[in-house]
Amino acid sequence: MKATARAHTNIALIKYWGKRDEEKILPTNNSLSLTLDGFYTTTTVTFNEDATEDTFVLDEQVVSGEAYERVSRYLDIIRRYAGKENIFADVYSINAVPTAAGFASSASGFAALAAAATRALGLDITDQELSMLTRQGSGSACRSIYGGFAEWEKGKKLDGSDSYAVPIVPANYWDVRVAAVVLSAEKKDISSRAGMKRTVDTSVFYQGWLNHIPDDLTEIKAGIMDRDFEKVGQIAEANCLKMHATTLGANPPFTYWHDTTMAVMQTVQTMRATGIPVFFTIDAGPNVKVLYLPEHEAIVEKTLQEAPGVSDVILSRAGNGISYI
Ligand code: 2P0
Repeated sequence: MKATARAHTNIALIKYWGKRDEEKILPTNNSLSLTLDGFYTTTTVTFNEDATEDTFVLDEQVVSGEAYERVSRYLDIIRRYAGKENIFADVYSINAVPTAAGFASSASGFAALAAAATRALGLDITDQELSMLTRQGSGSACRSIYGGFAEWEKGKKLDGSDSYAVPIVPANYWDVRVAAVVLSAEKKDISSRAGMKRTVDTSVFYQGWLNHIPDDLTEIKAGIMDRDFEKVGQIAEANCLKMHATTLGANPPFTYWHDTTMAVMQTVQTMRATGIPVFFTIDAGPNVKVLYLPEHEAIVEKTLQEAPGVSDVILSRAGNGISYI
């Protein structure tokens, strides 16, 4: 009753920003992402008939408190699904996601946990079922079941059984790369969970955000199929700006941007004005991710490293979906 799985994190090009059901983690809008090979979590789950509680070790540290509770509550969901409610597990995880890079380690973390736990319990499930289960740990994690580009379908049903990610094209379809620009290692003030809730509940711009998602998705998927970098980059950058605009219309208003965030956004736009096709996207934190093509890697890395306030630039290619070790 033991299994090890690896999952890579993903970066959303069309953002998940808002829930219609907070407990089941059902989103208000579809989102679309690129899985990244540079950032991943490897997790071993061992179910033990004699254990009286779950244990969680992350990067060789025993985890307690809220982070432990979240993992244990998530294992309850898997146990219920498997019909094996009285068996506890030892969870052992190694994160190859530099926290400072501002990637949600919850995406690779919950994807690896879901895959290892279901495999350890001997469940024979499809990727779709795995994605649906993963979603209940952390929304963005459901996209990490697949490599390359994936879309999370919000679904319509109240029970969430039609809310899961589907693959668009695999990692080897198109060599698009992402530079993670590290600006700040500080813990963010408002978690993405709290930020999206405040936005849904209060932002006067929220309906505008929702109205534009279907068009953004149609366009970006056509761009991906055509390997049209300008089109994909422009839509991703604009979608990111729309998401961040919703936070300014919330009550109380907030932003994830720092002055250095804006300096990097400007650096990207200046590079573009000189003929280098690069585009930015930003999640629920100050750090910036920059999309580029392999032939521009050297100049993109150098220019970003020299931008004001940048402490590190970490490069990544498109990555694969879940693997079992
Ligand atoms: C995304 N983010 O699509 C968006 C863009 C942040 C900005 O998914 O509450 O950690 O666990 O479902 O997945 C971050 O939120 O939130 C996120 P929960 P999650 O990647």
